[in-house]
Amino acid sequence: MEWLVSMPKVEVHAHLNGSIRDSTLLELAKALGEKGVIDFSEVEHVVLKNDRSLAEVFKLFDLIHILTTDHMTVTRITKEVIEDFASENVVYLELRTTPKRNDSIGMTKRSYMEAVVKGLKADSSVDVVFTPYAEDARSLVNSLPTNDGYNGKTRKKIYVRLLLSIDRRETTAAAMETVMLALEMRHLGVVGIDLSGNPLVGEWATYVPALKFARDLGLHITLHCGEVPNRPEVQAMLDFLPQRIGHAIFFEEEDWRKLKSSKIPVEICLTSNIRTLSVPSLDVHHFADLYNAKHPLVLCTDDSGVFSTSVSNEYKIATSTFGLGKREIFELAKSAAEFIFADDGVKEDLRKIFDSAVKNLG
Ligand code: 6MZ
Repeated sequence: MEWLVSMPKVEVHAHLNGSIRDSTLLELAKALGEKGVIDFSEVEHVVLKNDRSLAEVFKLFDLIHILTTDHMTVTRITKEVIEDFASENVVYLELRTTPKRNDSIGMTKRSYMEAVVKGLKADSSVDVVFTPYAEDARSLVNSLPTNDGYNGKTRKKIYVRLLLSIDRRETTAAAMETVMLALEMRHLGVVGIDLSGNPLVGEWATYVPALKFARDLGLHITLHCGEVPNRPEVQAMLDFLPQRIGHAIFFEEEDWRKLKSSKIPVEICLTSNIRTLSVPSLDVHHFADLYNAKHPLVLCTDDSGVFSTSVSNEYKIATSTFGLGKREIFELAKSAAEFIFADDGVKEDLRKIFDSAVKNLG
């Protein structure tokens, strides 16, 4: 596991509110319990529970949102989540979150996102590089220490980019509001749009106008695709040709063919798929088939807090389940840099980071 932790890694499918430390969630729950807003003893049990079905996971998110949706907490969790990924040598993180309105505390989608950006700028134990490359003089590679900087001896540095999520519960107008906000926040590191939320809710047609608009104006698109059986939606999503998709579980033969010929990269979330019972066991996970077909793949955590995992752990699972060797795992981690939504300058930096780390493989 040690070499997997010290290897540089790229994470592109991490939901902010799914990546919160248990300790922070419990602390927030305790505080709300003391104020009488929630019953702490009930919440504690839910937070610490490990195996949840997909439906239970979305119930948990409703609870997490009660605990986290105020500006100060949003800033805090953003900072902590970035620190946690950086601590296991994630050198590029695409963090996604759903901008939220909470009228009772004067929160708008914009002020929610401003709180996220405040978390990126917060005084942190790691150096966070989040503005577009051309505007940022301190690229990671230029500030890399000459001898291996990924073994915990130096201050960690991490590129962070943001994706704004459209929740499947939202209307076309609300989805459009999120896209407008993303466009306005490009100078603050927003690079794309994600469609997520309970896959049993909502209709693809609702989100298409906002997704098309986003794409026409140069935002990158990733879609949660095939998390539950829904053939017409999977087909429509593949025809939309997003830049990446997440999960890709309930696909028919023809969908696999279409996916493979389109070369749309897939964000693979092994632990998440097993924990939500979406895939019955790792040995039948579609990772193996896609990997053998040399399809573009990125191993991701999805919700490292909710599923008690880490990027290193996802690579470890790939090693033990699919028999990948050190060199293959390293190449898999390195190739992820090709599928990020940030600009070419960042990609170039990441290639250099991986090239310089290869000597540590042993
Ligand atoms: C679909 C998911 C998800 O946006 O509040 N989310 N959507 N499938 C999943 N697989 C298990 N995991 C998380 O983070 C939490 C939100 O991300 C989406 C859900 O909409 C969830 O409410 P943010 O930061």
